[in-house]
Amino acid sequence: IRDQTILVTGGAGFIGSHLVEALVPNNEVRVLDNFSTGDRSFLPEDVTVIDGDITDPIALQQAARGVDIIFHQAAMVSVAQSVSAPRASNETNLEASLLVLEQARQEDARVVVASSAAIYGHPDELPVPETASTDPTSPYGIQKLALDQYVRRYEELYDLETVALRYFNAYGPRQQGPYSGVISTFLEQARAGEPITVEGDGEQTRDFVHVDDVVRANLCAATTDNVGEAYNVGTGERISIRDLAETIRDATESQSPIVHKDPRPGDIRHSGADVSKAASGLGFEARISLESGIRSLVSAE
Ligand code: UD2
Repeated sequence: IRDQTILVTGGAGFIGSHLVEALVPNNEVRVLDNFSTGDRSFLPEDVTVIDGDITDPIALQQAARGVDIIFHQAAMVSVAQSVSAPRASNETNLEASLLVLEQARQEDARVVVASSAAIYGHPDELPVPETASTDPTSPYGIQKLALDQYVRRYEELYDLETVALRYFNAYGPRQQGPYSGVISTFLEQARAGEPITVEGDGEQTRDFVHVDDVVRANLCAATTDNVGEAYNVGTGERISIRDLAETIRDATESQSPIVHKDPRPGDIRHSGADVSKAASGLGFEARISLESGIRSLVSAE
């Protein structure tokens, strides 16, 4: 996309900042971020930064004035935090998201939101199609499910161009901090020569999608005619956590032992995307294999 005025909420975060980087050369880009987990150093020069919270209607209104597209990436991303503080996470993940949708309505802007595989809970089909039953196991998943439904209904109720993207396990550069995913944790452990900590038997599986592919899915969502829909964003491939640990140990040529800890309470056993709807409806297919994604992470440092 080009020559658009674009707001990226959470634009200084892991996924948001990669999206901003892709948009900046050809568009006018604004970022609304409270820098709770985002980082200024992730942002390129040519962006307008609004240091504010999406729960603040004034900041949001200012950031969204005159935009053509909103990519709504801001969230409290920690599932564990949503369990310990369900109301605080609800305020950010759901109530503030409604403010974003209302701003989009005000501006008649297209809105692309970050939904999540968390909405499926323990999937009863694999790979999981978008039509699978939803039964989230955490407040985070409940909030994302409500958001996902709002987003689709906003198209119908208010004739707004909306798309929900259900991210599977995103990974890549800048995923850091206490709530980051297993790949960054394993990489850190392997590099430090510390034990790589597999939770449970390691036979659980995930669909890891590189952040550059997640960005491409967002760009496809910005132009698709098939709005008012939700799409899985994954690769369609699954790997077990045990195999992941070995892959990362090999890629880093680390001597770290692989150790097993207690399983995470309520852990999802298997998760993997049916990617056919994203292919037909968005024209999106992930291109980066897990092997090459890990290789580029390893060679980056
Ligand atoms: C992912 C999303 C989460 C939510 C959820 C929906 C990330 C970072 N989180 O959670 O936001 O959408 O999917 O189901 O993408 N593990 C270890 N050792 C470690 C860390 C993790 O074995 O040191 C295991 C963990 O028990 C789990 C798997 O690795 O089985 C993936 O964990 P995660 O926290 O990266 O992501 P997940 O799938 O729990």
